[in-house]
Amino acid sequence: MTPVNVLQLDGEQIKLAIQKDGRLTEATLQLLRTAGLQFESAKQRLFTVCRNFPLAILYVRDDDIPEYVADGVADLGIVGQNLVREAERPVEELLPLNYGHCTLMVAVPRESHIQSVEHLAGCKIATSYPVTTRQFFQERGINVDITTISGSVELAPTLGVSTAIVDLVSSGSSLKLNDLVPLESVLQSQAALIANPTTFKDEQKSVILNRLLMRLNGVINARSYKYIMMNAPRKALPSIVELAAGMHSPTVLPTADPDWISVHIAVAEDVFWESIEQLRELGAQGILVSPIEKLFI
Ligand code: PRT
Ligand code: ZN
Repeated sequence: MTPVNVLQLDGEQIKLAIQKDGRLTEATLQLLRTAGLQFESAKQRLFTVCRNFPLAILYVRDDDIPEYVADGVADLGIVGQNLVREAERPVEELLPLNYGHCTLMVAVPRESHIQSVEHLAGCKIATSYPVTTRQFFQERGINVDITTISGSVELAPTLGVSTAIVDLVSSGSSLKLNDLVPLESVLQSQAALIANPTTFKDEQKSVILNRLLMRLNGVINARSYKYIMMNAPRKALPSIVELAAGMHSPTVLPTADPDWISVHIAVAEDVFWESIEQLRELGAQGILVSPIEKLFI
């Protein structure tokens, strides 16, 4: 581990550990900056202090983040849920961040005749996630021999090290490249904000944390919704209100035609296209869609 615990930081800040250089780094920096925080990127730094918010950012290896947060070296961390689960340390997950999505997956060589995880009883499994893998097979009552390897897990079956692997998959191209096929998902993961459980108990830290949470929620909610403006028949209003689920009552403005209204609603991104289809069926016209910069629900 990098010895960040020797850092002398001002006691009035809270400390957030993020990945220094990897898959989560760019999205994490972008999230923090969109939340209005001004700070320098990692480069050769171990840490930086925000210019306009009482937060110090520690740049570390992602594997160390659950450890640092559990030990109180950092109050907060942003890391994949896969590593939190594997570390088995007492940290609190505060907020899923909706990036860094991947699946921890059992996979076998295409030419093998194994068609379900039950067929792996007594077999060798190579993984960098031995704890999570052990729990998965134990819960299924399947006895396997787990070999821990730290990199290039996909090569293990070809090298004769194992019959199957348990590894992270996002696009799946790495599995394909190595002639492996997915068998079953062990864990769905995304980046998350985690905290040392004592952070909320410290009055000063909890005030800062709540301010940070409000900002991060504002950014994440904004990414999850689209703002829709339209003209619609007045009689369609009750059905349109239902589409704006989770939000307060939509904005309704009169138009020159008393039977028509102008309506503004925020619609969840994951049902966006279905909502547009329904709005058109309800007779809505001139539907204008715009992204939301920040959204505080
Ligand atoms: O140097 P440091 O220790 O900080 O980083 P690292 O190299 O250990 O981790 P890094 O940067 O590779 O991943 C950081 C986090 O990103 C992981 O802990 C996951 O939470 C998340 N993540 C999301 C992924 C992937 N997607 C992913 N695809 N982590 C790893 N992969 C691997 C995958 O196992 C495969 O080998 O990327 C390769 C390509 O995947 P496919 O499926 O897109 O081909
Ligand atoms: Zn790592």
